[in-house]
Amino acid sequence: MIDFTRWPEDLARQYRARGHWIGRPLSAGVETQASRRPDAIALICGERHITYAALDRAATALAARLAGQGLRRGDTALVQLPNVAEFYMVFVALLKIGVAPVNALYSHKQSELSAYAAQIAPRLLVADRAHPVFTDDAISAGFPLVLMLNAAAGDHDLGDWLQGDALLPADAGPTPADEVAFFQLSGGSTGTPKLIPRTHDDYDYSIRESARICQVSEATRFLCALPAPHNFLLSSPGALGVFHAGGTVVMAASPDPRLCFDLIARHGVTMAALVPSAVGLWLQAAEMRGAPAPLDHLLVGGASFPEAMARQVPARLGCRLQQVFGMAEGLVNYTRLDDPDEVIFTTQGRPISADDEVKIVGEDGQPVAEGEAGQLATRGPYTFRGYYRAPEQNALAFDADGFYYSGDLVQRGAGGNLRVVGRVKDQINRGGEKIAAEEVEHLLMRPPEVLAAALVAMPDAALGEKSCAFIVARNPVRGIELRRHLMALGIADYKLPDRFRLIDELPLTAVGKPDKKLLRARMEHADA
Ligand code: OOB
Repeated sequence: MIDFTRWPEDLARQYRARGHWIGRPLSAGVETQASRRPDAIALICGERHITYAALDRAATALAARLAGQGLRRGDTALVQLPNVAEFYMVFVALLKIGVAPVNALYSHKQSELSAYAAQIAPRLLVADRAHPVFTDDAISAGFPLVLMLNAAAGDHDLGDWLQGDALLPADAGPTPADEVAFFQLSGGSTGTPKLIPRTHDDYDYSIRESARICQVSEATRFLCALPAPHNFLLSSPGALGVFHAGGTVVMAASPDPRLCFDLIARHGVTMAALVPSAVGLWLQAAEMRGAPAPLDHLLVGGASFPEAMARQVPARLGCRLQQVFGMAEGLVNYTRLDDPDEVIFTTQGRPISADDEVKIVGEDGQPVAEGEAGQLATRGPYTFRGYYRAPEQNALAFDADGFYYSGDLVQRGAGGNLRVVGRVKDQINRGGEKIAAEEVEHLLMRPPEVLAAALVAMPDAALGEKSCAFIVARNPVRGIELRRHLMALGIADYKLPDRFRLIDELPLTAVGKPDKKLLRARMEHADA
């Protein structure tokens, strides 16, 4: 089995006794629907309408074949697929045989993929032949077993693996529910991307409760227009919440309103989930084309959502708004659908569970006075207890009582609703895509002529934030060369600095770290 940081036994017992952890594998949501309502539509992807029976059959066929190749409980896989139905078929298949995947984002490249592979030593790679990283075989050569989707050519070998009626061998099956089901990706603030072990028990609880809080039902048609592996789209309530309730997931390649408004009309989409920057695009499009009927419920989260924009949602998009403040590490907060407007428009909601413990602490580590801003620390029945194989990072991210410090500055108002007011982690939130400053800085400093680098956020009207790299170099170096250098190292495009600034030296804080506050201030000054 995969070694990970478990919850202390007394808390685990409590979470079971209260019915949070029910000992069910994550694949059970789809399996239950497949036996109860086999002909209901689980997925719409392009022209394909896939029933629960077909989804479960494809997943079982793949699971049986992978088991036939010797994959078993406790093995791991690296998966990188675009927003296509196969993503869920593969995920459910791996859950059925206890193989824990890292589901990388499609925007990830060599740098991220090799960092994940180095951490989990996967026995299987599932990827897309059309992705720039996999157009040659160099990267995939190191994996014992490789399955390639090749949708463009219409002959995906992955497709063959999803066919047939093979049965699982008797010794293959899911891991026990209190073991790792898969690894979620951390937005991170450190040099290497971190992995978050999620168990069946903890993730399933967050999914069941999210589906209830978001009123997901068999009638729900959910638009998945952001990366499918992201925690928001997978479990808050996400596709797994929709499968749990027996609704339908409609897949979109991007949140572009030209694409999405058509899908909403064509397939009767009732619910969608967006980051704030995409809401901006939808609001503009609605002005020209009218509200995207029959959409009735929009979830917004992942980055700071300006109140003025939130207030426009019901009138201009013709739907109810639900704000979500969540994290791949666990804790998810929602405004409730029957909350007063003031709560829905001005807060990011309250935790899923009465057993989510949230403390808000000041710089001295002590809880702040009620209503004051401070750092969010949390533990609970679906908040992880440690990054995978990262003892040093864990020593910083957790306190002695097992509370996880998310790096967000929040305020708690009436009714326990939280408002996200800032951040202390060294991260840039570029339209909901998280960039760990240190990761990019390390790569920027690889060429010997770069002496120092500091990546900071700059405000952006469309994305909320963009990134600016301050560079100290031995010789004059141009931004475009640094950009090319980063691209050659193979990092996701969203991590490429939007702007480069050459400076003579980095201002330092009293403890000798780059003074990013000052750099941000300088930038605003220079722009004024
Ligand atoms: C979601 O998950 P991650 O892991 O990509 O990012 C988590 C971080 C939070 O710590 C916070 O800094 C930021 O994203 N964030 C928000 C926010 N929701 C997330 N900041 C301000 N307002 C919000 N509403 O982003 C995520 C996971 C599950 C559901 C929704 C979002």
